[in-house]
Amino acid sequence: MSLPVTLAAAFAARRARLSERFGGPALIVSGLSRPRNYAGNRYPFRAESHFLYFLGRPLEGAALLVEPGRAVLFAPLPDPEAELWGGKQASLDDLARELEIEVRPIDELVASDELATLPAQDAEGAIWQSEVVGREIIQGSGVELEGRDRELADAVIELRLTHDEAAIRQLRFAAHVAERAHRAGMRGTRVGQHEYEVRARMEAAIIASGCSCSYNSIVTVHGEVLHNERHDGLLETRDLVLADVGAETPEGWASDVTRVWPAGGQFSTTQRALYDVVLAAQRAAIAAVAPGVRYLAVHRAAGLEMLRGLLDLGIFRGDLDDLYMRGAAALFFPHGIGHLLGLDVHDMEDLGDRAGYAPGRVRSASPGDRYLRLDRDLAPGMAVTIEPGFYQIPALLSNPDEVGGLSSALDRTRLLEFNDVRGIRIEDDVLVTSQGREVLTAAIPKMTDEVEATIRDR
Ligand SMILES: [Mn+2]
Repeated sequence: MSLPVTLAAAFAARRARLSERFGGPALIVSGLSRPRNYAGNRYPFRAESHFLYFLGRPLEGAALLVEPGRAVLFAPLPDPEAELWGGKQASLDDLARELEIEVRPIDELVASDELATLPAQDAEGAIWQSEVVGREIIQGSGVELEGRDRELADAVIELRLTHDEAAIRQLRFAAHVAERAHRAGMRGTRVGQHEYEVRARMEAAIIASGCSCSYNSIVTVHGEVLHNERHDGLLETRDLVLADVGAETPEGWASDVTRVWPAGGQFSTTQRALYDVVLAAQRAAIAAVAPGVRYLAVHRAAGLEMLRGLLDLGIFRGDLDDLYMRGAAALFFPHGIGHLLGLDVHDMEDLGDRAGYAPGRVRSASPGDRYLRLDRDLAPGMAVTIEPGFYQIPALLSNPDEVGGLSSALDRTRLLEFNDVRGIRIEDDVLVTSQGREVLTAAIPKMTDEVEATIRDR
């Protein structure tokens, strides 16, 4: 499978769909690169996802004007000083020919109160965008939007929620590259290596595929630290390696995958038992994915199945439904079952719960549901992740406020027998289809014997 390239016509079709849904002029900006430690040492430029969605090309400091019947790209003129360091830049004529769109110098863009736009994500970008649009643009994810800006955000959300054929090709490739990365990570894992050596093999596979990482990789023997970004730990025989690593295609589309494998090559009996509980919960959730199904129901299907498994193992005692209602699943699975996936790894999280939650729905305060990033009715073309986990998190398990009324139902002596499991999460990328679902990351080893065979395959 080689890198898919989206044709100019597909972007033109997306821009046309936007102007059907949003009548007035809309300005979609690409943004600026961000400084790492000082102004001259910058992170690689990554254009705003909305800009990539409608144009596909990461042009720094550019803005796309979309209005009924017309789209114009406003781009910076090639700068001789920048060309000294950065090489030849595309002329506006080059861009017009390659992108099949009218291109004007960005200085010719006339600011107007009519121009709707989307929020900026960092302070420097907000200042630049305010200058371009001619009014103050607020910075931040999920800021409260008003008037025309809000209408534009809703139109863009409606478009980006369901993926067209070109987008699905990108997501498939990102999933395929994640398979290469996870196989590379499993293969050759040995006790005595550092976490960063496993990470290096995984990210090497992503870079060697012409892609980049879609988020900061998590590769750790401390899976119970949900967003652990340290990689200096040493792999020991009894450790499980948790790797949450995804790829981003050059056009910006993401995969997001988590696998867990034994550092020593073989799951212990207790690790296998809990792994299979998480796997059963994940399968129950995947099976629930279908058009018209509320994502909250998918989340709850996973939690219930996980709790059923924990009851079977004797970690909990009591009645399944009663315990679920009392938040027992959330004691070990405190996060949501997943999120939207697309150009962003948490797709459109820059627009806050406006994207993830259907109109009229708000986040629940209950322990099991409060971190759920998505609660919409699923529709064909949506892509979501399904990622239940089991974690022994000291901050939860030793906190009387969290365990509270569940302490008599929790068998801590039995739980102690599973102390070689700190954190397990299994995450796949799932496309909603008219028939049900398709797991885009299905080729990545997931059954325990398949995972062990991949580690052995050196
Ligand atoms: Mn995820």
